[in-house]
Amino acid sequence: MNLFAIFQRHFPTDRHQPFLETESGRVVTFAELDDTTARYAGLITSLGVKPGDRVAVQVEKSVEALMLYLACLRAGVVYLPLNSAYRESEVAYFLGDAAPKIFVHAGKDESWVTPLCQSLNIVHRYTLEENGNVQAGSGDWHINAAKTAPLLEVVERSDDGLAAILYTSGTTGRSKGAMLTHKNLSSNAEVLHRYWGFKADDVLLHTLPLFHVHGLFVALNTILLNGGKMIFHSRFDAPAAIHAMQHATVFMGVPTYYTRLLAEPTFGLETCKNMRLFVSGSAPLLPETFDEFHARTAHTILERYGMTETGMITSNPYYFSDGKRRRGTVGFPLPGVDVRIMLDDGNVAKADEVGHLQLKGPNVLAGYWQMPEKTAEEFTADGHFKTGDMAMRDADGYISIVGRAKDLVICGGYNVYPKEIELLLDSLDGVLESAVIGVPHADFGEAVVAVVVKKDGATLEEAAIITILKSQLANFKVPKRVYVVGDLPRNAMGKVQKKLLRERYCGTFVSK
Ligand code: MLC
Ligand code: AMP
Repeated sequence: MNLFAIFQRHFPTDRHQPFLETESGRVVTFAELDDTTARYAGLITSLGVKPGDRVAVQVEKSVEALMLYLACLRAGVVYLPLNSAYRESEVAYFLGDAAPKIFVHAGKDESWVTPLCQSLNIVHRYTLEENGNVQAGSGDWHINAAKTAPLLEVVERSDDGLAAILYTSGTTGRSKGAMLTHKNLSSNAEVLHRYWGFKADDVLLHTLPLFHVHGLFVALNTILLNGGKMIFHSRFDAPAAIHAMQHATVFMGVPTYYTRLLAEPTFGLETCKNMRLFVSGSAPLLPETFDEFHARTAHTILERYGMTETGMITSNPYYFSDGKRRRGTVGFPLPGVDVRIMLDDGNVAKADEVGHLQLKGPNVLAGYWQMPEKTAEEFTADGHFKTGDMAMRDADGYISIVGRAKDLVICGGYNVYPKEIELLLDSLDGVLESAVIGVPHADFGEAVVAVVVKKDGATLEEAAIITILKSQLANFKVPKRVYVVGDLPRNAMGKVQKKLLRERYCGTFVSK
């Protein structure tokens, strides 16, 4: 069933009830949600875009961006969100790979998007806001939609119909498009909605970006299944979030949000007294943060674990009758999700043994877009998806993520695959080779650091390298430090020993 039709069943009978309120006080009702998504869906279908076709979107978070996501569901087309930090060369790869029928982008990027779309033959290019106008909705997308006949119905989609493609970077440096079906999204949202005990009068404080799983599918889809309501902030800002929390009951964030909240002296018992649930995920929550949060607010953060390809996999319990929320763990497999931890020898790990976390379930992706070999590689012969995370299960059944088999850095909840940065560094004049690592960072959890070896006779400057990388990579991927060294440590097989590099540079941002 189309996920939008499932959401619609939960809309209040009185459509004039508020669905969301923004930080500037704009209120959007369910009637407006219905009308705007019908108009946007009308424009999509009037352009001849059909179920299975992709609509790529790279815009800042706004009410209109949210409506565009919902309109894609409603029209039965495939929504393809792109992080607004991605630069031209990154966007060129995604658009070239996914061949969308429509690209909706930010007005300020028109100068490079126009020739890019021409070269890729993407004829339907629209802006969400005009260049120089911060008002989302001022662009030609919204203006044209307002003039188009609305699509009043919801296009039928089968459970295995594609709803979205989300690109995840890869250990080879080439991003893969995870194909997610209506069933993947609805099954995960339904399970979280039940497991986290949503109540009719819940108000979600939404401060996450709208182009990744956490903000889009975990936060948004669960509150839509609940029939609203949301306080909708365009970005995370700790003082603004604390202020809004007094009118909210549920908050979801990456660990950086929690450390930033705790850094605010006003944050505490009083500011959280209306709150029912705090959820953390996308990166490990430090036990110190978990403890300090409890001491300051009397709330126990609920940590969960998931990934783009699978949605949510495990969660600490909401109801204390199901167990306590245990610090340093990601809880139990969600109902309907079959999780196993496998040793290298092919046996299932016993309690407290570390192995590879694999899973099966209705939440697991349909495959990677146009990459059948890669899809086959990521599944075991008996159909379990390999997460690339190292985990262990204790005797009580709580799962902990203890490391990653994949070479991945997670900073502020964003994933950075070192290979992508290394390939770019190695292509620079004067660079012989490079290694990119993650080191501890008080704000972002981990931060990206590059270690570069120069060619004989070449001169390399840290600042110049960072400037070049900033022009080609999303800002969160750019190394916060670049060290130029004589050589890289290698093992007997000639492989770079990143562990040694991580130890050497672990004090870059925090005292050892
Ligand atoms: C910003 N910067 C970052 C960064 N975000 N650097 C490393 N990691 C990050 N995450 C850098 C910018 O490049 C810039 O540097 C400087 O910090 C300030 O940028 P900013 O844009 O003003 O930062 P801010 O708005 O404070 O953003 C930080 C943040 C944001 C933590 C609020 O990154 C964020 O909202 N993260 C959430 C990511 C998320 O949604 N993850 C879920 C993925 S889904 P300079 O040098 O340019 O000045 C997933 C699955 C699952 O993982 O399980 O949920
Ligand atoms: P993404 O590819 O952006 O969806 O990121 C998914 C990855 O984030 C997972 O494979 C984990 O490595 C990591 N992750 C998500 N949630 C947690 C968590 N609670 N604890 C530790 N790692 C997490």
